[in-house]
Parts: sequence; C-alpha cells; structure tokens
Amino acid sequence: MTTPALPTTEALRERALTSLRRVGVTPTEGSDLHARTPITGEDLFGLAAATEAETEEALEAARTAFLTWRATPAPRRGELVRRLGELLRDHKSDLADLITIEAGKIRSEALGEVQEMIDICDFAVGLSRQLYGRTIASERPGHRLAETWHPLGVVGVISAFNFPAAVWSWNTAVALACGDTVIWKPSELTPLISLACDRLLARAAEDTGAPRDVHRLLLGDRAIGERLVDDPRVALVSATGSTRMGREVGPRVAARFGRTLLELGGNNAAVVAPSADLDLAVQGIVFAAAGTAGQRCTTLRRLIVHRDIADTLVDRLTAAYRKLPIGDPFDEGTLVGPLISTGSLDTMRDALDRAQAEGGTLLVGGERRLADRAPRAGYVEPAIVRVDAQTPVVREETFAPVLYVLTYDTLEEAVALHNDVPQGLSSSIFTRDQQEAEYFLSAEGSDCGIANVNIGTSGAEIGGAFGGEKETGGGRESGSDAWRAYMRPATNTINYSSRLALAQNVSFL
Ligand code: UN1
Repeated sequence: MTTPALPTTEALRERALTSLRRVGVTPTEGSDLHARTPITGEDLFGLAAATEAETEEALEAARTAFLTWRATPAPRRGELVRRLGELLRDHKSDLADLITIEAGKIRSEALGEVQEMIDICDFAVGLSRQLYGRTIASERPGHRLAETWHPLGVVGVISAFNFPAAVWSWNTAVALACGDTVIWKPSELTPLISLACDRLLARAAEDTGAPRDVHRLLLGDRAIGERLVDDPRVALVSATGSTRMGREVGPRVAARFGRTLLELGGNNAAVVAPSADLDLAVQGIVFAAAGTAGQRCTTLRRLIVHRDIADTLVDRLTAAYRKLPIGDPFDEGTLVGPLISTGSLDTMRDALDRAQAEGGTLLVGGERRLADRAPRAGYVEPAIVRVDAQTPVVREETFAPVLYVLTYDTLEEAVALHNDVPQGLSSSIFTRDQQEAEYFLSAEGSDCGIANVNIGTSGAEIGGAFGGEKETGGGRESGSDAWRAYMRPATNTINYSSRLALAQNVSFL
C-alpha cells in the first residue's frame, strides 16, 4: 500500500523556506553543509557552518552571559522559558513541517515532537519556582545544615537527527530555568529545525529582556562537538547519540573533570505474557516497533513472547505490518515515513542478512519501497524476524525498523533474556497479572531506566526522567528531578550560636 506520489524536492524546499520565513529565519547560504530531506533523499540548499572564530566567540559569549543569568532570580528566568513555550505554540505547524522535511517524521509524530517541546517549557516554568534544596538536622546545637543548588555554567548540547528539536528543548528549557546558558551543536542532518528553534529562543530573549547569549547555535560537523567536549568552559556536555559516540565523549569530558549527561543506544524489549490483552498489545507493539520508522532511541527492537501465545501474536503482528501505509510523511494516511538515508537501508539489510545467517526467520517486511520514484530515499517495509536466541545481531541496536521475536516459558527466563543485552533504556511488559507486572518493575525485573506496563517502550511523557542504564549512559533528562544534573549543590553549615562547636565531638583550643 504505497502512497502514489511524493512531493518534489523543489516543493519541499519552498515549504521549508516558507516555514523558516514565518519563524523569522533567513538561512545563510554556504557550502559547508547541506540541508537535505529524506523524503526525496535530495539536498535542499547549502548552509554555512560556524567557523573556529565563531565557535570561540560563542563559547566566550555564553560564558559571559552565564555571569548575568546565574544572578537572575529563577522565576524571572522562567519567564524566558514561558515565552519560548508561547512561541512554540504559535509556530507549532511551521516547526512540525521542518521536522517532517528534515527527519521524515509523519505529520502526527512531528506535531507530537513540538508538543513535547511545549510540555517541557511548561514543566521548566514551574521548575523555576521549585529548585528546592533540603534543610538537614545538624548534630550541633545552634547550627543549621542546608543544601543550596546553584547554576552550573555553560551546557553543551549535542543532539541527534531523530528528535532534532525535542531533545534540545528538554535540555535547554531545564538548563535555562536552572540558570545555565546553552551552546547547541545539532545533528548535521537537521540544521533547519535548529535554526528555527534558535530564532524563537532569541525572540523570547528579546521579548523578556534576557541576554541574547543565553543560547548559541553552532552548525557544523564533528569538530564543533569535539570543541564542546574538550573546552573547560563547558561545564556539562549533554550528548544524545550512539554508544560509540558516548564512549568517546564520556572519558574525554571526565579527563577535564567536566560533567556529562549521556543518552545513548537502546535495545528495548517488551515481554508479552499469556494474560496480555492482545488487542492492546498489538497496537502498542506496532507503534513502538514501526513508528518513526524504527528510529527512536526508545523503539521496540525485541519482543519476548510467552510460547503459548507466540504464534497467535506473531500472526496478528505480521498482518498489521502488511497493512502499514509507507510513503510521503506529509500524507495524512502514511504511518511509516522514510529512513533518514539510504545508508540506513544498508544497515537494515545487513542486520536482516546477519539475523538470517544466525538462524532467524524473516516473517515480514524488509523490502525497499519507492526506489523508482525516489532512488536516493530510504523507504522500507518494517520487518519482523523470529529468532531462537539472542544471537550477536539481536544484542546490537540497529537504527531501523527491525523487530526480533523471541519466546519464553517462565517469567524469570523472560526477564533474564530481557536484561541480557548491553543497553538499558526502555522496556515494557504486557500482562493483566499484577504479580507479573510488579515483578517486572521490581529490582529483580527490568534493568532499564524506563519500565512500562501495558504500553510500548516509546513515547514517554516529559514529566518523568528520561534515560537509561548500562551502555545507554546513565543520564537522566527531561522531568522529575533530572534538573539536578544542570546544577551544583552546595552544603551550608550555619552557626547561629555564639559558641564554636566542632563536629564529631572534636575538641581543639
Ligand atoms: C529519542 O529517541 O532520543 O519516549 C527520544 C520517546 C520520546 C523521546 C525519544 N518521548 O519515544
């Protein structure tokens, strides 16, 4: 069921320019990097990257702005974030257009990404009045112990193509409320949405009297990311991307005693127990595995199904997969848009070949689509592969829509299989048995940063902290108390008596 036509690159270029114009961006043409669209796989126009001198200037400007911003009362800082949220609301459709054009997301998911930005702004505005520290009982008479949270400094945000705007907003809205300033190095694949977000934040700063340099965008390649990683003026590097990238970033930032917040690869699984509501499970699984063309960090990649229901569930899933409309992400009927590039098609093909060589059976999908109309674009049928064991390819993250199905007999076995991968981002269980659900959520259950019941692995709300364990990097972003990563605590001991008492009953003088 392919959609009959794709928009032309020319039409997409016009649409991108119109959205940018509405947001107030006139892109600086250049030849350092190319805005491109996965919808046709073609370039839209060339852009200039930040030079070394501009990078240095941005670092200095963000550092200087921090000195003012950290002294601005937090609720006033919140006003900037509130204004950003308003502008995001006003430009929801323009921003969603840019996300669809550059990342290939279907309309509903692109709008959802902008909604996620609006939500985190609301959250951060509230947070600006809730940066609580604790008061601790002192062991000494006439003393008070307190914990005060202070802004950290410049936060370097390195973001990926797949959530080109929302992950920036999680970091930026919270960092700004916390009193930090931000330098953003977006993915080279999504410069236009970054320009739009930066422009709206600059407008919010103008409107609220905040320093312009609380946020700086640096378009460019890896060298800019490396600069953020190595520069001691960057107090925190918040990086989203592959585990390979995190393995480099982590030790380099640690070597200069900087902080990192890493959100790396996932290999997310769902356990489906015999008591599961299969209608609900099928819906949850198809969205989590095939939604966003399998290109979320939280995409469902492994299904661990009880042996008694495996055949039934697999039949229902393959039937649902056969009906998935694949094609133009702007078309309201489309559920699966393009992969980010034809390179991802090769990665997917390679994973499918390896899975079969390792004993797996391809049940559905894997065929390229629309190659005649868009030879440079990566349209593909999401695939399901049945495997007997977690062979090497199953234990890797393939950033494409491949779902591996495994079977289990006991829940303990299911959880062991579930946890037996190097990554630890998101997980879920479909069951109507409360004991099973609680076991999965317990310390003996899922070892992931996100563990769900009766929903899929993807599509988290911003209110909770987002991130994962093991090779996912251990960072937490977005809601709950993830804000603490953007601040530094100071412990204060205040003596309000007229006697100097030493702790631990030490006597001296
Ligand atoms: C990502 O894929 O990097 O939970 C972020 C989700 C989204 C965020 C995904 N709210 O799927």
